[in-house]
Amino acid sequence: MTSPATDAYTTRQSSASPTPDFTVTVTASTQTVSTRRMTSDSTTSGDYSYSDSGAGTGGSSGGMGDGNTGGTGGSGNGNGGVGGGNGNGNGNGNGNAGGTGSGTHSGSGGQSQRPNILVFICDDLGRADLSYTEGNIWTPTPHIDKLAWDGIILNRFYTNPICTPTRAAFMTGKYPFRTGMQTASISQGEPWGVPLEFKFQPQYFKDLGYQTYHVGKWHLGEYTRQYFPNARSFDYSYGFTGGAANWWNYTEGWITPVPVSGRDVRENGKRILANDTNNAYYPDLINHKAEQIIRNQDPSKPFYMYYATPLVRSASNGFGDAQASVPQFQLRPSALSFSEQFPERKRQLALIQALDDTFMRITEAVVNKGIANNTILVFFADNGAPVPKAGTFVRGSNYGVNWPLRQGKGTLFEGGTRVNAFIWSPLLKKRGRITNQLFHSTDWLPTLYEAAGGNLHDLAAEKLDGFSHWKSFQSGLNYGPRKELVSNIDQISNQYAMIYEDQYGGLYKLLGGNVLNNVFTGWFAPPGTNAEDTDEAPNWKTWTPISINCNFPEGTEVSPCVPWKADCLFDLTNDPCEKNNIAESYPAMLRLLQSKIKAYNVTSYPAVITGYDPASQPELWEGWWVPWKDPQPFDEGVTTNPLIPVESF
Ligand SMILES: [Ca+2]
Repeated sequence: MTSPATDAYTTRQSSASPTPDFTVTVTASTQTVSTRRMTSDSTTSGDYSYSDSGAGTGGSSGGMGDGNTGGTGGSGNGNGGVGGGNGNGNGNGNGNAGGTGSGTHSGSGGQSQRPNILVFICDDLGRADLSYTEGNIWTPTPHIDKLAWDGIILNRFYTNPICTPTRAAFMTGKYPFRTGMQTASISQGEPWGVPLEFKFQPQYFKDLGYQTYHVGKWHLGEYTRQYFPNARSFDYSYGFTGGAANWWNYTEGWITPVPVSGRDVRENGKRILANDTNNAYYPDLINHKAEQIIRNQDPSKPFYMYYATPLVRSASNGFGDAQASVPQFQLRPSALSFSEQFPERKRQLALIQALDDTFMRITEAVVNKGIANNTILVFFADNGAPVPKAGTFVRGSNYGVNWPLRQGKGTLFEGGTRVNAFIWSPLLKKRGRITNQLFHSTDWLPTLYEAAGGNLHDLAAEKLDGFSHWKSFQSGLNYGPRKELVSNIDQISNQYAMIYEDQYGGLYKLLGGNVLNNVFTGWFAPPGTNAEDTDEAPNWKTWTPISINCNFPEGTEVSPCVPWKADCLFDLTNDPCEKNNIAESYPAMLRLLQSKIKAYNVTSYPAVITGYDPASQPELWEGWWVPWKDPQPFDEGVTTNPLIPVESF
């Protein structure tokens, strides 16, 4: 590969600065905000301004107006100030023109613009693999930590244990067992997806006047174009339709029933040809695209972006290849110094560094655009990390760490379903705090809809399973509207769990059915640390305010749980690591939750999973995965190289 675009990319990769060369010049006051951390007892409201003065500071190269008087030039994004609620003027100046824009900010109480929504979803991120959680010294994630501590950390955030169901729950606001998505993730060549009768989240925001963007992974259906992101309410889409791609040639593979592999990268549903992506590192490729979108956004219109990074998917890419990262991350001290004895874990540490960089770049794009004051960012993982003893795990793959939570991806134990999440926005009145309120991935839809100024009554007809936590977030109180959640009910593989909060605030969890292949139900300690070997390894973590304290010896079962033989019950409040099965000693609670699960099960939508269709084989489609059941499976392709500086377009 010697095309000019490849050379340009290589040069940029090797430069000292990771900042793309088309990034706008940042004013000094903007830089200030990017390193600012709020104190945990902040009670001010809406005062996240870029400078202490109220004067606008429109820059000569795309700076922003800000403060109470609005900017003159640049994309002014003034804030109503303390107590000013949503007084949020919007300058319409053209940032690139330099100093000639006319800010139209009207100050406190002025015409408010709906907040931008930026959803950042990680793939297979272990709960202990961010430094804001367990303080793991091997996985420093300073950029993620910064906004986590400055926002509201959701310490009891739950998802489904695998990709497709969680993403479906997020998009529809409904439990996967109510949309037929409860059983599996979609493999390439399988003709199924989230049934078209279910409305996706971006449509709600389009109804409120938003422009909607999808970048990165999809994994919600691909066999006809009706299941592609554009058909499901995204104005623009760039990424891959499946679950896990090779990060240099954009192929995805599947092993069963026959090993097949094909290319999968699309813009607005059209193939992006090989000479256009030049084998750039996939996480970088989509970073560039997201940065372009944010940079080019018309500041007078709110946007909703679903940014689904392929990071840090720790298992193989589905075709047996373990995910690896590029040298700039492999050579970070945290990865470099890790023992060669554990190459899979060492690779994973590099991926986590790449994740933190990705997050930094996306958030900097928002800050550089001058819209951070009016943006809501949510961060969460789609499921826990897979652990090597899980039975279906491919040896040689990377792995993440959920320790000391039990088990991991693919199981309904806490390691598979209790994952990292936070919300950050200057629009949050009480932030810089942690909440233990139960929060499920279905809750984002109504929560963000209300945050955007939508009327919750408009959602009533949709019969969502999600609850809006927006009022709770704004109240500063540590409890929310949700008192129970269903982790999943999967009738085909026989797997179910739910969590219930009793009248005293205690959390109880029922768990039953199979655990993958029923070969391992325990805890997986991070290798190379003293969580596994107390004699030689260094301390693997420092404590943070949300580190998990098991209350029992880590990694040791107190009272056995064999869920395929009998339902288990855990007191999650006092036993977050699920070490002590109390099913026998709390029969009334056990019966209550069993009756609840039965009642939920009656409302299930039959699973829509369908097996592999050989007609999808990439060999039949010039080496591509295509929407093979669509009237027009093949398209002419598109040229959309995001590695060329945006000024060239
Ligand atoms: Ca996942």
